[in-house]
Amino acid sequence: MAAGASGGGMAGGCRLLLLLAAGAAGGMLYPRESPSRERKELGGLWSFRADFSPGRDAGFVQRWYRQPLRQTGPVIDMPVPASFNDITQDPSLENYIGWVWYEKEVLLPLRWLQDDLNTRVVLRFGSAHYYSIVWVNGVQVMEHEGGHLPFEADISSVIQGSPGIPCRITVALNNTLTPHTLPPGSIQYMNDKTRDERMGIYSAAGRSSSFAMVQYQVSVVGSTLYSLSLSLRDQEGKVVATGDGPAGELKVLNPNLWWPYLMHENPGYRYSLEVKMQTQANGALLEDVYTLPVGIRTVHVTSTQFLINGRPFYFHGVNKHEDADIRGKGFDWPLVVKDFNLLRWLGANSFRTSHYPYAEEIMDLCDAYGIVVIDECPGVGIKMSESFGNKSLQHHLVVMEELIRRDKNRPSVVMWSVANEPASELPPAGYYFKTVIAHTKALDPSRPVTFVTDANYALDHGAPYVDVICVNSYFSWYHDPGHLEVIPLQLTTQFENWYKTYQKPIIQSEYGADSVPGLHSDPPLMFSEEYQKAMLREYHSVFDKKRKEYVIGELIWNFADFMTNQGTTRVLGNKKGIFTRQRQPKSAAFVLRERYWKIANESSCLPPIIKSHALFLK
Ligand code: BDP
Repeated sequence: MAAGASGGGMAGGCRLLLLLAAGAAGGMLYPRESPSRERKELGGLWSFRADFSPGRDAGFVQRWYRQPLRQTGPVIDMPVPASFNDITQDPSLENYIGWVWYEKEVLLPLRWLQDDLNTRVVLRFGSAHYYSIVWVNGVQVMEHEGGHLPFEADISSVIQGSPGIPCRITVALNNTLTPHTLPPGSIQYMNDKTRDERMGIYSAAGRSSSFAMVQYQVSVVGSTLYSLSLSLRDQEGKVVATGDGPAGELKVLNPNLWWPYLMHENPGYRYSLEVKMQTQANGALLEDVYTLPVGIRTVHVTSTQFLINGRPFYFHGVNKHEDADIRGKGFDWPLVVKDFNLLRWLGANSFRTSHYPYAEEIMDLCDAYGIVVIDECPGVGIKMSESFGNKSLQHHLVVMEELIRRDKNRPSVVMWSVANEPASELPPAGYYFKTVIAHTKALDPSRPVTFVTDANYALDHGAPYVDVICVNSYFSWYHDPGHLEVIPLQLTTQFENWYKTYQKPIIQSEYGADSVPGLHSDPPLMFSEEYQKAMLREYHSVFDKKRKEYVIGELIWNFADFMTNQGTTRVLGNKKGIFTRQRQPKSAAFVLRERYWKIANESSCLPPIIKSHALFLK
C-alpha cells in the first residue's frame, strides 16, 4: 500500500483543561490560566499502538478503550505533540494509514475530582489528524472530524466522584483521507502488475486616531442568572474602557492601534480585555475570569490596495509548513521561536498558513509581534470532481466555522483563505466557492476572503467571489523547466490577465524553485542554489513594476525545506525552502533578505530601520 494520505499524529498537542466555578465557557476559548482557571498540559510520552489487523478494526472489536492499552497488546512510547510516522525506524509506520491508538494516564489535582465544588473539567485537543474518538476511563466523551483545529468536551461527570484514580485518556485516531475529507485524498493499493501511467495526486474593531469602538459579545454556558463585567486595559495596566452585559461596545479614546511589524515603532499593540462573570450556585458566589488579548485595527481592500488602518500594506513574506526534522508536524517551542527569529532576520512582515491552520501558540506570537497572517483552512488538493459535491461542501462549511470560531479575535489575521489550488476550472467549483466564501463572510463580515488559485484566469470559476486574487505560478520550474528567460513575459502576462478580468488586487501567493543546499552551478542549472537565486531575481523585477499598480504582495514558496511523499520531483522532500529543514539559510535567503528590508525601509514612514535593531519585543 502506498500513502495517499498525509501524516497522522497528535500535532497541536493535547491541551487540558481548565476550569472553573460554575458555568461559563462559551465558544471554544483558548485555555488561558486566570484566577478561576487552571490548566494541565498533557503533552509528553503517550502509549501508542497502531492497529495492523487486516480491517484496522481490532481496536474496536476488542474494545481497547476498556482497559489500559498495554493490556491489549504491545505498545510503544510516542511523543506528543509529533507525527507518529517520522519517529520510529519502522517503515510500516512511516506510511501507515488507518486507526492508531494513543493512551495516557494522568493524575489530576484532588480539587478537580470532587463533585461538590462546581468545578468544570474540560479535556481539549489542539489538533489531531484526522478523525478522533476519545474515551475517558472507558467512557466515550467525544468524536471529531478534521485535523489542525481544536475540539473539547466537558468530562466532569466522568471523572468526578472517584478521587485518587488516574484518569485514563484513550484516543483512537484515523489518518485516512477520502475525496470528502479536507484535505481530500485517496489510497492507492500497489498491487498492479502492469507499469501503466498513473495519475499523480497531490496530497497534500473600530479605528482611527481619536477613538475606536470595540464591539464585543460574550456567551455564557451553564447559567442564565449571572452578571458580566468587562474591562479593557492598556499595556501599562490602565483601564481604558469598561462595560457590562453580554454584548456591547467599548469606546477607546486615542487608541493605540495594532500595526504590522516594520510598519510602526511599536507593532503588535494589544490591549487586555478582562471578562468577569459572577453567579450563585448552591448559595455560594462563583466567579470566572478570562482575559483576552485584543488588537484594534481595520482592514480594507480596494481595487488596487490592501489597507491596514487606512495605510497601504504590501505583503513581503513567506509560506510555511508546520514541519521539522524528527518531530514532523507537531508543536515545538524552540522551533517556533527560531522561525520567528528567522522571519525577523529576513524582514518578513507576513505569512500564509499553507495549507492548514497553525497552532494557536504560533498565532499568539503573530498577534504579539505584528506578523500579518492569511489564515488558510485545510482545503488543499481539492482536485477530484467528487470533492465538489454536497457532502464535501457541507464539511467545508463546518471547517470554516471551526476556524473562524478559533481565530476570529486575532488582529494578525487579516484574510481567510478557503483553499489552495483547487480544480477551480471545473464547473461545479463556481457554486462550491460561491457558497463557501459567502458562508465565511456571513460568519465574519470584517475580513476579506480569498482562495489560492493556479487555474487559468479565463477558466477559474471561483475567482469572481474572492476579494483578493491570490495566484501561484512556477514559471521556469513546473512550466518551462530550466528556462529562466520566460519569467518576465509570462509573469507580466499573468498579472495583466488577472487584473484586466477582475480589477482586484493580486498577491503572488507562491513562486519558487527547489535547490539542494551546497549544489552549485554557473550558469545556473535547476536544483542549484544559483538557479533558485536567479529565479527570484527574475520574479522580483516584475513584482517591482507591478507593485506600483495592483500587486499587493509576494510570498515565497517556501520558508523552509519540508518533507513530502516520495516522487520524482522530490529530493528527500520539497527543497524549495530558502532555509533548509534545519533552518540554515541557503543563498536565496540572502537575496530575499536584501529585498524585504529594502521594501520595508522604502514603504515605512519610520526613520530608517536598522536591520539588527528591529527586534520582536514583548
Ligand atoms: C504548489 C503547491 C504546494 C507545493 C508546491 C511544490 O501549492 O503545496 O508544495 O507546489 O510542488 O503548487 O513545490
